[in-house]
Amino acid sequence: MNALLIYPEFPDTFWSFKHALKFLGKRAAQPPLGLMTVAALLPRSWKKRLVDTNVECLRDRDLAWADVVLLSGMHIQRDSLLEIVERCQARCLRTVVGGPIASSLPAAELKANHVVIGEAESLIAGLARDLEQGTAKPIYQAAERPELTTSPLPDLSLIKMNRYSTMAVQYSRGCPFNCEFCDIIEIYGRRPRTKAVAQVLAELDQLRAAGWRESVFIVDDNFIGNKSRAKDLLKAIAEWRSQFKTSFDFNTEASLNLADDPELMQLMKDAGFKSVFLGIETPDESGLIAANKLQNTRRDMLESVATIQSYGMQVMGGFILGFDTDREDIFDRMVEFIQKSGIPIAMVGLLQAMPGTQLFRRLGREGRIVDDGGGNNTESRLNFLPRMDAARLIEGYHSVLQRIYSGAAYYERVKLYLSRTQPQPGERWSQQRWLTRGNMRAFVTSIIRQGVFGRQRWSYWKFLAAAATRYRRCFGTAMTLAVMGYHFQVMAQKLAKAMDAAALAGTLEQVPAEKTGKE
Ligand code: B12
Ligand code: SF4
Repeated sequence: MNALLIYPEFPDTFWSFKHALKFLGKRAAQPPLGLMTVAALLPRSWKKRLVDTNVECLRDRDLAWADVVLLSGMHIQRDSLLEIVERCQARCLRTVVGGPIASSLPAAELKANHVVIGEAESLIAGLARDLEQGTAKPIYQAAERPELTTSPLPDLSLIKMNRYSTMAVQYSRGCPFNCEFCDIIEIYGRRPRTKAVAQVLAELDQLRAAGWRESVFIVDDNFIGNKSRAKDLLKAIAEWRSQFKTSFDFNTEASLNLADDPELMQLMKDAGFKSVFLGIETPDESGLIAANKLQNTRRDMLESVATIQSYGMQVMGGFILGFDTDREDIFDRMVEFIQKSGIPIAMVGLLQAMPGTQLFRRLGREGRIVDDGGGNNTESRLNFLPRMDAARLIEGYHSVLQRIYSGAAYYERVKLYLSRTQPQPGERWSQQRWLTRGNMRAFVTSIIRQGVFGRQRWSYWKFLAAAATRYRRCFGTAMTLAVMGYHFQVMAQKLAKAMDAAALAGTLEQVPAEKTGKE
């Protein structure tokens, strides 16, 4: 069998990093690890090709080569996925769809011949056999979630590695917490399942052997879901790294209670972790309680963030507007919190009720669901009836983005973060790795685009001067963040234009009148 694995295109969103990636000569942030894992699970005798449409075109001759097409994706990739499925069907080519989208949407909506719901480790052998014999069923779903010790070494040979800015490695799936809006726990469960340390080291060896020397994202739902296992892994990674003169930096996602464990933070620092994404959600404690995000309550969240930053890790934060508890002052409070946090990359989104979540079920019971959402919570639309006036909420969301991504506000946060994290005199500088050819290219492009033609060039030059003097010990990080800021500034401007157009057209509210009861 010739199996063609296809990853649909992402729209241009806050999360795509597209505008910053161009500076680095990269086309996407990460490769499709789900498909690389599926490829490794397929029979060895099958021939495999992978096309990630985020970094390359899907050619007719790829489709002509294939006996079966396997697609993966998130909800947000639906439009591109459906287009590809249609293209395959026009050629009478069999399609199988899996990945998170298959858990979010009804199988019929995906239009594929076969849909695989959930994780694939235990069922791919049966699916492959059925495909070979022409007896494949419309839907496959594993009875239980697999142990990750059964997950294979992802097939790295199928991707064009240099087109990505980061490589992905997964250590665990699932998260022990129980946030109401979260679909992670619905898809991957609340018991963190981990790979063996040796499996992760084998993945790192594979990346090294393929010549990768840049950063690696540990794509766990919550890297510290099982703290004691995370510590074992970190010790092993630190030892593994010590064999080499140059090695990877790591980034990951975790919960805020990381700040409560100095040993864990120190181990992360020792293992080369440079950033961590935290779901902070809202500075309003009543919102956190209502959303059942209890791990963020009964603490000074700003202090927790500063503690993590003091271990040399950049904190990226996820924030949500639109909780039932949000009042008119939430927008100002959100901006104030973000500015004081020293979190340069603050991903602020509108609450979205993802199908399958506790939130979706509750709002359904309350008659407040409008549709299944599009998987993108950074555009000006809501898929439920909020407590606050919908137009006011969207307008407030927009104002938060404009304020936090103005040049001055953004660079202020970067400077606050750098002041908390830059190496102390006497500590070793980690400058050399930044001076790669790719980064030099990004630096020059940044000077031209942001410093010469950029709308915010005045704040850019002020920041550059500070980076070259006060923060020279972490100049590389400062420049990387300047480039990242460009993406968010472009996206905030795009959103502003879309908002103006929507306001002019009177479609800002995006909630059908029959649902709101308004004329
Ligand atoms: C890394 C990551 C990213 C990376 C991109 C990774 C990439 N190239 O795809 C970044 C940081 C850019 C990102 C962004 C976003 N992400 Co994201 N991301 C992840 C994360 C943490 C890991 C993905 C991964 O590599 N997993 C490892 C692989 C092995 O797991 P897997 O893909 O599930 O694959 C298994 C099965 O699903 C199955 N399978 C998968 N595909 C297929 C295909 C076939 C044919 C078969 C048979 C089986 C199969 O087999 C695999 C092995 O069991 C996941 C969470 C998670 N646990 O997966 C969220 C997740 C996928 N992201 C999510 C979301 C919502 C987003 C954003 C939309 C965020 C936002 N609010 O805007 C953006 C979208 C990007 C954009 N441009 O706008 C959601 C998707 C929810 C959904 N139902 O669609 C997830 C599940 C997390 C969550 N709930 O918040 N993300
Ligand atoms: S901490 Fe994050 S991953 Fe865990 S349940 Fe809450 S939102 Fe989901």
